[in-house]
Amino acid sequence: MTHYKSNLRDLEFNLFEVFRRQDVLGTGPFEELDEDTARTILTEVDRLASGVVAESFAEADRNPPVFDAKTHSVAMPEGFKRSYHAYMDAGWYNLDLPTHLGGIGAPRSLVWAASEMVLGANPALHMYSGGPGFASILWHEGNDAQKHFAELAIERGWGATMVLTEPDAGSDVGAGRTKAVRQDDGTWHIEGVKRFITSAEHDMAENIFHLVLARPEGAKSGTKGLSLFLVPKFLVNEDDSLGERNGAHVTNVEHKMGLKASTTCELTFGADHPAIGYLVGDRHDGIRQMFLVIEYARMMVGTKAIATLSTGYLNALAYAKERVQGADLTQMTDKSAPRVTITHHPDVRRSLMTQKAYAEGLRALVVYTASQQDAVQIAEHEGADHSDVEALNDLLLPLVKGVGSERSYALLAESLQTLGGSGYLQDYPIEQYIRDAKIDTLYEGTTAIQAQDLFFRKIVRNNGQAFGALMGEIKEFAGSEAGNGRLKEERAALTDAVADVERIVEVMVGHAMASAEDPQSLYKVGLNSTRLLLGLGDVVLGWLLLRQAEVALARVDGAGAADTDFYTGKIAAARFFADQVLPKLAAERRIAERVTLDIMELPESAF
Ligand code: ST9
Ligand code: FAD
Repeated sequence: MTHYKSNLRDLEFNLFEVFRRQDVLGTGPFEELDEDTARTILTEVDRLASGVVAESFAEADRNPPVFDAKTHSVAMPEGFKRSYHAYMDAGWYNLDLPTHLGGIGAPRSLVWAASEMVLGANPALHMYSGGPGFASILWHEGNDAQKHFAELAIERGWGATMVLTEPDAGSDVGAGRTKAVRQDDGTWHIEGVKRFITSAEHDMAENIFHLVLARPEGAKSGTKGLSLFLVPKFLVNEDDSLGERNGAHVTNVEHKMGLKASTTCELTFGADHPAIGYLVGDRHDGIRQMFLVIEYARMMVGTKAIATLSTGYLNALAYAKERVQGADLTQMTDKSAPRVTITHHPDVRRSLMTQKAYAEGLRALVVYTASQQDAVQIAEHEGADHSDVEALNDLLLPLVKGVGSERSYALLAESLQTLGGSGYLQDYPIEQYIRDAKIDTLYEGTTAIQAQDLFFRKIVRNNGQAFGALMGEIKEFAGSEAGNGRLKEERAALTDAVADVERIVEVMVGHAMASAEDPQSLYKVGLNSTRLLLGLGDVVLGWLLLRQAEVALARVDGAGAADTDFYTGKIAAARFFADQVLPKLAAERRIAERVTLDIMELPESAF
């Protein structure tokens, strides 16, 4: 048995009972894939993830990759390599590749459901396996030669990286100084140092290609002056054989708090000999092109965090069912009362249910968001307009990434707490989960960046259309009679929470508009933006949990024993969330309404 505890039942519940993915499977772009096949794929990925993929999770943490500065190379732990090759050999990285690139072209809902299990079992492995996905974006954006390169990369399992960050350009990507110098033969020489680059060196693939943001000489400042370059580790000869070693070398690998199996590299371009780059698609459009990767990676990071919370919760639950400690609270004065398992203690139940509600609510958020991506795939296939569904997906992405990572990290502390002192030991996986999951609030845009993205780009710039449509849908649900009137109070709590979050947005829009006259008013928006991110997240989770409860209520009567427990748990989680989490939005609203500039006016020295 490995550390990883998947929740295939809940994934299938979301896919087939709540979001009815069988209605799109077997049709349109997914004609070749029916529900049975989808279920078989999930079972197979679960088997791999819980088995060989998870096997090296702890080992690679204790014996991380070894960097050799002389040769600029990295030796990966043997166990990790075994897991990686077993996963790649099984071919499931193919799931979301388009069919014309040899992939399955599955709906994104199925892709992310399968990915959850790999990310929960061994997140670093999922990242190393991203090469074919990167290649498909290169194929989409590239010129003919780059399309051919992308096909080779998929065929030969090359690794890939996304290269934005520099020592002085983290959140502020536009501050990047890495430069690109055009050569007479049409290629470019890249010069500069990038840092924190995931998977930039390892010994699991014959080649690695970097997608690098660099500034052509003379180009304007900021993100819009950046272009995207393909910079392979090894150049490729005319006959497709590997050629010369390119001048892009890993010059350091960081020592980190967690996720140690994932190499985080300093990548130096053009120090000793030129780093040859090829302008992607022969056009200077770097930040837009890179955001095609970033959007995917943000979804990945959120799903990784949520997957980790889920296995954290299930490990905590298993422990709590076995651990005997103390007497039942009602017998606390009877010193000879029988000792009970800790699941009998109210505080443990409160904690377990908080973990369950968030883990399952966040999973629903991933599958719901991915279902919007299915709709985009379908519309693209039909040549139909998909701006509305695209905007909804855009609105949900900072929630998946920002809310998913923040809530998961915080609640993994609850999972550890459930094990008492044992949770602190490396005998159990939770301390590693916490260390490995912290990165999720940081990379692919910190939480502050997600919060600003949500408000300025996804709400204000979209004129509130996607936000308004989503709130409208939630209000309609909350006001309906579905659930046989058995979720009345919970629906009322949801109605109140929607009003609270709408008011927070209204307050923020007011401050944003006032900034035209009084620029400092914008600080008030910044002071509330993470509040909005997390608050909107809770509203959407509350809604999705209640939707799940509605389905469960309709199915629980007459269900078999296992399903009865499953559905009963669903209803309980939704009720718990509505009773115990949603009312907190009223306090957040009051805080948002009363925001002042006090802390902005405070001298730095007073902090
Ligand atoms: C990192 C890696 O942290 C972590 C681990 C990765 C591991 C590998 C993962 C494997 C994934 C596999 C991927 C394969 C793919 C598979 C495919 C499968 C088929 N949405 O607001 P402005 C664009 S990497 C879309 O003025 P500023 C847009 O073009 C490091 N586009 O920004 C816009 O122009 P326009 C991650 C967006 O003030 C332009 O940017 N680092 C969005 O100049 C300018 O926008 C970060 O994430 C968006 N949401 O710059 C940086 N936003 O407006 C975080 C912007 O005309 N910092 N664009 O449309 C930020 O995001 C900043 O807000 C900023 C600000 C840099 C964008
Ligand atoms: P800073 O931008 O300096 O932020 C510091 C703090 O200030 C944060 O709390 C941030 O939220 C806050 N802050 C900054 N600006 C603002 C603002 N405008 N408003 C409000 N708050 C703000 N990058 C890549 O290009 N490719 C990779 O593969 C990659 N992998 C990574 C792997 C790891 C393990 C790590 C640690 C990083 C990785 N990164 C990668 C870089 C990562 O994306 C950046 O670390 C991240 O974008 C934050 O940048 P920074 O670390 O410079 O922090």
